[in-house]
Amino acid sequence: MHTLPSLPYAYDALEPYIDEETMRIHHTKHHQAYIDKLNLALEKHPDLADKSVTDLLTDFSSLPEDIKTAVKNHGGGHANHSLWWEILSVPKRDGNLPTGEILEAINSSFGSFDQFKQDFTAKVLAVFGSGWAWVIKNGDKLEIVSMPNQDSPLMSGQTPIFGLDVWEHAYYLKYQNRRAEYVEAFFSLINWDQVEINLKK
Ligand code: MN3
Repeated sequence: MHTLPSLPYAYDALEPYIDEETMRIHHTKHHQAYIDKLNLALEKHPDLADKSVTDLLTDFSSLPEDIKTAVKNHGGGHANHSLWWEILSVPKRDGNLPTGEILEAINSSFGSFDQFKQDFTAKVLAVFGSGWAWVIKNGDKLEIVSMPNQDSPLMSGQTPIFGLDVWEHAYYLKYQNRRAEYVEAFFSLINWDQVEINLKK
């Protein structure tokens, strides 16, 4: 059985950038629903019961046909949100900029952090409908990609380092149609220490 991971901070810890109500609904309702529906779908396949959601998505092409849509939508939702909570952190007083290896990777892939932020923001603003913008590892470079719905980069053999949930449920209560403000807020919350850990995996 897949279970809801607890948040590494309180529901109100990301205020004022992401409000408490959004965090609470997002975690206890949306993420929980992906897990419930994934578990329900897996009931028919006891042989897959011990597989992690990462393994299910990585081995997507070998899954039985009747379960692929459920794993893609709900397994993807579970994996994406599990990563998402971890790459957010309590806002720091003195700004939030990457350092060390992750900064080097950003500089060598995009030229500068400012250029990266500009490219990432443009990618987020271009997401049509529900989806995510991801930063993935491609060899020793980083790349920005967007994916629809809950499609996980793991399904196509890509390693997500971090990403932004661009479903309206992630920001609409506070930001409504002001998606650019939501992206700006996200940059105050990125847990660069965790992103560096993901980079080294
Ligand atoms: Mn979401």
